[in-house]
Amino acid sequence: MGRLVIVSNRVPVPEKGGAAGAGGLAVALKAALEDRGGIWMGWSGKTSGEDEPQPLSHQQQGNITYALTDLTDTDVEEYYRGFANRVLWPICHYRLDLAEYGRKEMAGYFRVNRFFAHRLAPLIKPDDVVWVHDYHLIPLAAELRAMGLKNRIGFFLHIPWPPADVLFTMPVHEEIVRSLSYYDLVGFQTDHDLENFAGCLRREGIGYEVGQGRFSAYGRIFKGGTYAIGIETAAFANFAKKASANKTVRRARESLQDRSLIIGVDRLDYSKGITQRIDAFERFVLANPAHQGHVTYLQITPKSRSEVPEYEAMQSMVAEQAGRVNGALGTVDWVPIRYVNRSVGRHILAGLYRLGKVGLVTPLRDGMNLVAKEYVAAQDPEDPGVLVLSRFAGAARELKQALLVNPYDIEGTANAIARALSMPLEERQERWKTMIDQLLEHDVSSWCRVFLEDLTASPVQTC
Ligand code: ADQ
Repeated sequence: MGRLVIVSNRVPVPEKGGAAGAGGLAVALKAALEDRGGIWMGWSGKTSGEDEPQPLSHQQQGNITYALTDLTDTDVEEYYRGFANRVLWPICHYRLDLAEYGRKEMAGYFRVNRFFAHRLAPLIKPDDVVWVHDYHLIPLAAELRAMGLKNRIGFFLHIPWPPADVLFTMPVHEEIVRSLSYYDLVGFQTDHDLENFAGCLRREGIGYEVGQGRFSAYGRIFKGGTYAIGIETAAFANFAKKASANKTVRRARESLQDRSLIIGVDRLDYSKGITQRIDAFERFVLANPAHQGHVTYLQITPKSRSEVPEYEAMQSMVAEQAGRVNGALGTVDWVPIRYVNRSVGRHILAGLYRLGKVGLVTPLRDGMNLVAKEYVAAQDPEDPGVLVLSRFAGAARELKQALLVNPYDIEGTANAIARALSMPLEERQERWKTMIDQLLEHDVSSWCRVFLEDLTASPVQTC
């Protein structure tokens, strides 16, 4: 069996002493790398100004090589901030209104992918299997093939794939779709994303399905599949169980003073539906006077991508909104919303989820949403909380026993919060049991294993 080569925009290089703080995805991919030996390559997160970046820096840890490259300021501006995060991210989240097209940024995106390919290709041996992750690196296989690479190359998209009517508003949509045809296996989070992709191929007569999950397009045959990402369910449940002894979790519990906790955890991103969620919480409190003073909504939201204008604008918008609701509804001894802009360790996060009677996960659109799965995994089996989940998150296709809501329907979400808080114990336990069984069976290790098995079994590209 050949080595595994993983490529992603950023690389979670473990701190000395292990990956204790890392999320499930990083842990699972690292385990797969340890198993076969291999390389994890990506951007170091640093820039070299306008100078040509130094050669790749290598860090060897056991049988894994972490290979990192710097990028120039222009690369980061065009490839990362420009095309990846101001075109592909909004388009894939159905936000045509936020996409900012620029020829310079599009060219930069393809240029940096070529640069990645040139840095990576010399490291690859003939029987290595290459696994490319996410929207930053869609053209990477095409660039590697142009350099003569014949290896199996797979791609997994962590975010949604939009319908043709949305994707085709993007000037370079054809190059993006064509780029995917150079992979041997293209993986999506849900059947819905895969259907959207097939629809894009059909719409312009570019390609068609040839059976057994394979597509024919641009003279190539490749496989498409659905691989719903999971979490490290058993380990996360264990963190949550042990977290009651943690000082921060204990202080959080004491500070609630018997109030019911509603918890939301998201990166500060417009796709996560945070403003609609605050509106729904406000509506819930106004419509349910008996709950006034007896609930606390904790929203933990680390800032992200602050250098992208839409994200910067959102920071002040959400802070202002939370402040306004607290001003309008709060009393001298009750602050309805605790809004926190910071990251917390995974053990603490698990403990906070377990304190939550309601997990509010209401993205407007999400590839999967791991927070929904973490919330379920963290619950006390004897007295589980209720997940209120957007039907537009990939996770809703698996977690059907959550209270599914349309996050654009503020009143509907407010009603779901009220229903969650008054749900009888037996119903909570039944719903939770079905969900946790699903998450234990389909965890992140099985996701990783199944993708790699399918990639290894897929026929190699002939062109
Ligand atoms: P994200 O958009 O980042 O991921 P999500 O799936 O929810 O969204 O994952 C976020 C992760 O960050 C979770 O593991 C969560 O615990 C962690 N996190 C969030 N806020 C935190 C905080 N304050 N402190 C500590 N940790 C925090 C993208 C796609 C998703 C897809 C994933 C994985 O957008 O749809 O589920 O990739 O494929």
